[in-house]
Amino acid sequence: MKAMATIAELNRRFEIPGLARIDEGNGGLPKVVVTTAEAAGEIYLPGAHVTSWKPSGREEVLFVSAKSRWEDGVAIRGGVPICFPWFGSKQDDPKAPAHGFARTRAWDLQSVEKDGDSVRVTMILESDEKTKKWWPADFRSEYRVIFGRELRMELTMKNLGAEAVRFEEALHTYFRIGDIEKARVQGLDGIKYTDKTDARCEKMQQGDVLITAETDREYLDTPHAVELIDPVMGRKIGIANQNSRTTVVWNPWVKKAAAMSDFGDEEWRQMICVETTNVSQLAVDVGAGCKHQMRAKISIENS
Ligand code: TA6
Repeated sequence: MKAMATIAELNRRFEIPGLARIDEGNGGLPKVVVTTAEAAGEIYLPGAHVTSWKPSGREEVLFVSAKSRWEDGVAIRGGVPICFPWFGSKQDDPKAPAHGFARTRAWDLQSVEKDGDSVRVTMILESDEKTKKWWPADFRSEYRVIFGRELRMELTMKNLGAEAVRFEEALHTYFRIGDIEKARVQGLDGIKYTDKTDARCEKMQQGDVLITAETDREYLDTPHAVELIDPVMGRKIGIANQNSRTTVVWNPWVKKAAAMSDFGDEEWRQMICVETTNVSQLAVDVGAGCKHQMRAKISIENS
């Protein structure tokens, strides 16, 4: 009953009739549902997790596994998980949750605002005794998502402490595609990458990124935009960024897909992660009292 009261209370504060409301989503988790002339979209309050962006007249752009778990404190498999303040496993603590704590914490809904023909949702996560169990920093993270003709995501971290801090971050975006074996990522030609499927060996990208096996690459010093070409769905997805110096490309392929309980054995064929990140040797340093903002902008056109 409390959950429904919470949703009712949230709607009293944030609903924009006809444009945005809070609903009970999968697993009873609260989500903001946006429907504008330009696009429809969804963001769950747990993890501030975008799970849908569907520009008007187009098919869904994001992938969410049919086998995702929908439980408080468990990462949703798909959409745009926020990885922070570390990426992958925590170097100094193998028991720490993969990809940090941000994607499994409840974020506070701050505002839902009309922004022209778009809707902007703002959520925050502040350090507390639970975050300090894993990471001692005092911080306030603000996440703004603008659902419109483009999907714009802005992740700002303010260092409230007296010391500089270093962290990794990722908008770990899962894209829905028609057939992984026909898709390709353009814009990374000649860029160095760390191959996580080959002992983190450093290699050089030759031409477009084609996926023909498990792929898990951290591209270093990447350009401000790459394109995901999907000839099966007839679309080109632009992935532009600001203040993101690394790009991660991931597809689990057959074996890893079968090993993930929250991922369908065949789903590897319809998805690819092209992630806007600052990871590994290009993690972010933020001085005391300073802030850093990473942005991703997803756009779509016919290919
Ligand atoms: O971004 C790629 C990656 O780091 C892969 O190594 C794989 O672990 C993927 O993230 C998914 O991670 P998760 O913790 O969500 O299962």
